[in-house]
Amino acid sequence: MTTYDLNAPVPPLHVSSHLSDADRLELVRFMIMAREFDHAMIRLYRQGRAFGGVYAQIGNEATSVGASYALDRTTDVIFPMHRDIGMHFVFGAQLKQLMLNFLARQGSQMRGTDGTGHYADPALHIYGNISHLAAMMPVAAGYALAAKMKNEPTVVLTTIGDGGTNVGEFHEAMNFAAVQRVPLIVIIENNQYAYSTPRELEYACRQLSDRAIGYGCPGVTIDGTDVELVYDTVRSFVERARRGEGPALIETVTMRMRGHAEHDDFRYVPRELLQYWEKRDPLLRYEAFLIERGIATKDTLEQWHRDIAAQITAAIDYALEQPYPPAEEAFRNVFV
Ligand SMILES: Cc1ncc(C[n+]2csc(CCOP(=O)(O)OP(=O)(O)O)c2C)c(N)n1
Ligand SMILES: [Mg+2]
Repeated sequence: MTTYDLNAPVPPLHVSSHLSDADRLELVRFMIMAREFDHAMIRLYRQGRAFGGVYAQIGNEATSVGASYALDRTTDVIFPMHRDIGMHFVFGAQLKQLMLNFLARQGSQMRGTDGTGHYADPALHIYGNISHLAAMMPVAAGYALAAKMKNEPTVVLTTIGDGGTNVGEFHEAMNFAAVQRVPLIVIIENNQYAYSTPRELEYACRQLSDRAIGYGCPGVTIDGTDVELVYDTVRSFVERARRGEGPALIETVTMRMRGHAEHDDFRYVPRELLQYWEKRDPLLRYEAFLIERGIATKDTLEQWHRDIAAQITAAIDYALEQPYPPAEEAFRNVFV
């Protein structure tokens, strides 16, 4: 078991030379949306109103927001995993539509058959999430291959968990992407756990990005709680992929600050580990950074939290007023 030094200094955040202060405010806003959305979903779960599991992304906001912010929404596409709500916001997902999906109401993009975000919204360039771990990787690689064959400028970004990287399709897709030099950015969100399995029992390599050596593509491991670092790293590999130089593997190190889903009390996670990562909270640290630099005031950020929470509540109220889809919907697209 890895030991954590609770007194270890928290490193200062990276400052990107590619972001304006207006970009920074947009970044923090998306991170606040992700955080407030999670809190709302947790409440809905406790009220017995959420459909299916609630997979909070608390701790992962810098990765999901910073990575997707480095893409061009007009040309690029994302294949996010189950813990990436921030990415959906960056790509334009709207609260009301998300709540119809998550509360399984009429108008849900999954037609009410699922409440955990297994929807695609091609108009917004959002594909996935495919539930079976790593099964989304070959699809994302295939999308990137198609874009390359059609000479489109598209770069594809997909995310996978530390656990998911141990499924065969991860290796098949990485190898294929590297051989074909397709424009695919793969982010491994290493949040220390795959359900209740700690990373020590998941893999024996030093870090997951080392696997890139075996595929013949670049691989890096970075602090996934540092939004501008994530942004800059992804940005440089997006540029490389757009030049036709192929895929990249980026491991973002974070911590899953909740259970696997809200039914899981995560008693198996040592409290010191959570305390270590609490000091590295991606949102609180970025907010402090913006205040310190005079880019935002504490009052403004607090107001944004309240405004966004109110917008989410309004979206929930709207969704709860909608009926469930008709029962026949359950039989559509069923083969037998
Ligand atoms: C092939 C497969 N096996 C098991 C599951 C059930 N399952 C869903 S998420 C999960 C844990 C995933 O851990 P990780 O990849 O690290 O992602 P995290 O949830 O930590 O973000 C498991 C076991 C699944 N969806 N697909
Ligand atoms: Mg994990």
